[in-house]
Amino acid sequence: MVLLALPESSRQNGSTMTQKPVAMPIARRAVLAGSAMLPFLPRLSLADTAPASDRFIWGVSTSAAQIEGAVTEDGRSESIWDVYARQPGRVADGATPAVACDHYHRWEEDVALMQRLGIGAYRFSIAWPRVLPEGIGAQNDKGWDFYARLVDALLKADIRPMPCLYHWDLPQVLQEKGGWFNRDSAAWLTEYAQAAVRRLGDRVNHWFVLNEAAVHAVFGHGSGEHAPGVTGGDAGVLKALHHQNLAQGSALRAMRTERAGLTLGTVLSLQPVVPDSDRDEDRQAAIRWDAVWNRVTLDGLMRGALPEILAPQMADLVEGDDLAIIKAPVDILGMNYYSRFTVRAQPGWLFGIGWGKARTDRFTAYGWPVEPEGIGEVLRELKELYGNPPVLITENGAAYADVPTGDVSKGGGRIDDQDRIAFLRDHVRVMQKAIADGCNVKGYCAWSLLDNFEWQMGYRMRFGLVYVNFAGNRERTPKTSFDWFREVARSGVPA
Ligand code: GCO
Repeated sequence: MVLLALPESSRQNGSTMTQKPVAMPIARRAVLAGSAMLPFLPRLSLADTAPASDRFIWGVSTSAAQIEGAVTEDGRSESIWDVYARQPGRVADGATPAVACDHYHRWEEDVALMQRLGIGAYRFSIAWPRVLPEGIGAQNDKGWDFYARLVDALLKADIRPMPCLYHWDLPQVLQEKGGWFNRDSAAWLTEYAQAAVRRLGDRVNHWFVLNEAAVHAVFGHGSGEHAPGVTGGDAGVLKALHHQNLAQGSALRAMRTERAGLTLGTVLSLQPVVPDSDRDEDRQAAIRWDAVWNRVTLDGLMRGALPEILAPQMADLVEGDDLAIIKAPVDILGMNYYSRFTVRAQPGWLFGIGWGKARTDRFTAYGWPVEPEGIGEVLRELKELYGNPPVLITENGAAYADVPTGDVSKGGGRIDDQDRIAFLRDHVRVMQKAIADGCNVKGYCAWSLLDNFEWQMGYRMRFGLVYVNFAGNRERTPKTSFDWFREVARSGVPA
């Protein structure tokens, strides 16, 4: 199948596609009702193991491949992103994650920054190739020691460590065995998850298993715009999705068995999907895309169900008690939110969809529409349709063209990022309104602590509260948004 190249802004449905807004979007609820075709379920009983005294938690997020660097040090093996980024034309400017923010060497400085920020939690990820260089089997003590030191420093600084096991950096050795197209991936991830709990479970209570399985499936295994760069079309997306779901369910169970009392979750990217017009084909496109992007992961995890419209395409993938394994009670649902999707029918790209025009005049430097109301829509949907599970916003943030004044090469200079502050403020306010309406949100993590390796965009897109001088020696300069967020973390008020 030939996949049409989408504009750089394709990931979150940018402004560059043509089609004028024609009609009112149909209600999100109507799209959903058509998509999952599932009856409304009674409240699910999801354990919230956090003590009642636990206050709303403010934090920041990062991921290993995007910040660590040191890709050949201390026994780490290659990840699919190391290999992918080396292939010509894959990543903007030929950038690679080889050094990134050099966090592997500067982690103490980064913990100090977080302490200064006054946050209560840090969601990072563990690099699978660093701790299990062969993917399975032999463990790398030096790799685990790095995370043990980091965790200890965080605890000392009174910052809750919340590692995520898999943020898209599969060991290349496992990719060579088929990666997420191989059903054995469930056993691989489970082995890794058990090892992680054995190594760090005495100190780390909060864990996330996967990051955004749908994004990894669509861009890594469908369109090939992310590592591992597989252009598997619709079938590739669904296969990678189903196997990640399966692996996640299996890992969650194994972690619970390994150690009682952990607070376990996983991270989903949830985005309301609105049709570009009220034409029937656009509505159908919205339903399809919602099923792929939101429902396969969410309905799988929470209900052990597949969206009905995808069931025929997934029939060959689903074996035996797969759906029972995939339905795994979580103590906390990690939710990333960046924008809505506006889609229209467009034969040629995945699932016959194309991007419509978002109904806003605000866009980030990435071209993603700024749609703060969407975060409230997703939270209300989780409340009304999924039993109001405890949710942690694990990512929310924006790339802007930060222009420093002064000398950032010495960690000085100034980046007055008022646009990022406005973005964060608007989203936090909508989230707080949803909480006031009864949505069960436990905390909010900004993406990201640092400017970092933004996947196929390399170092062009800066999402950090802290500026990183990639042109020099990776010196860090907190931006104005850093001070703003510190005040939010202190007062709880997004002024
Ligand atoms: C994602 C990832 C992050 C990104 C961030 C900005 O959501 O894609 O979790 O790694 O960097 O979202 O694109």
